[in-house]
Amino acid sequence: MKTIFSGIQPSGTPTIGNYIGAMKQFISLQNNYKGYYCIVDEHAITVQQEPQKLRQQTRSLAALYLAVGLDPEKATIFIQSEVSAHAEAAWIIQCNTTIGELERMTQFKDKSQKNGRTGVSAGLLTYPPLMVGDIVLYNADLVPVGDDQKQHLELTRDFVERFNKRYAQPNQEILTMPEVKIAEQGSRIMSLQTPTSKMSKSDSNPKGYISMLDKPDVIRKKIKSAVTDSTGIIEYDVENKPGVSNLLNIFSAVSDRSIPELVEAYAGKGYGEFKSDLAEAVVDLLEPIQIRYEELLASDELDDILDRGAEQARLVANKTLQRMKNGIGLGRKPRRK
Ligand code: ATP
Ligand code: LTN
Repeated sequence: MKTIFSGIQPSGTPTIGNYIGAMKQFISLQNNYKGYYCIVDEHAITVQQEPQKLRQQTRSLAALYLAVGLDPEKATIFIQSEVSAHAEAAWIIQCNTTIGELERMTQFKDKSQKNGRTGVSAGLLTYPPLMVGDIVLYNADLVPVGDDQKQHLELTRDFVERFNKRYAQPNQEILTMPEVKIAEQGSRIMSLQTPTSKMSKSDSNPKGYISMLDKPDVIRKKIKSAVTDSTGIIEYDVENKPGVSNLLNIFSAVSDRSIPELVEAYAGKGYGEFKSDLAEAVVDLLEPIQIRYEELLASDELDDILDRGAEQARLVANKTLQRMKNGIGLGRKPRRK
């Protein structure tokens, strides 16, 4: 069985963008792959977080992983900071990555432009090596992510090639080469208020996103006030009608109806009816997830699953880390793990 790794930051409550671009793929792949699904709290601290809130969001995200249908009997679900190999591997990876490569990352450029280079943490620049570590430690073959993470995956692939070339014996690879897996549809869900920018859980305007824990009335209101255009025609045209196209993408992903099917069904109908049907489809998706989420948060089950997950993850991650150390020449002598 091939292996999957993916992670989400507990930097807020996940949005339906995170669900459609990432989580939905986790579920559809879990029967055919060995999966590692991580709550990447060490990534979240690249921007300052309030300690109590970070803890609460970490637990909440773990409960959501389960509530959407990840099965702990099939997949390993764990918290990044509970497996110390991640931070150790990140150091080794940073020392084999150039500043030039990191400064080229769009996510870094965007975030550092917004806040000014001197005002952001060094971790924001060295964040991709931590992500590379996540992926290589579990020998992942496949990494399901949204479109915005493609560049980080390219960096990961470059790193794996370089590391094996520098430190592995001929025909004996230390690290596995991963492939990126982008959702066929909905790999980039846009903000409801600014449909030319990505829907983001750290958006300062909550009207821009639908959080997975938004109550039905909030969802209805947010969709009603989503920015569209004045033509009143429901068609898919990202360039000229980014708002409506984004809503079509969301509708299609939450209802499993294709975009042409939806366009046909709403021909001649107004935005009002379209939006209210979309809102009901989102509510129908999220309501059962929210009920299961509340049950999980109130039970002991969640902590048991996360304890077991961390234990299983440590076994695999420590082995890979030791192979990396052996290759590089760290420590007095190579060790077997
Ligand atoms: P933030 O919005 O706080 O910067 P984020 O949501 O972009 O964070 P993560 O929480 O780490 O970052 O993202 C987890 C996964 O969700 C990644 O695979 C990412 O590509 C995907 N994702 C995030 N936003 C979207 C979106 N708007 N559309 C589709 N996929 C998304
Ligand atoms: N960088 C990603 C989150 C992330 C991730 C990973 C995704 C951290 N480590 C490993 C896939 C695999 C983000 O910001 N969306």
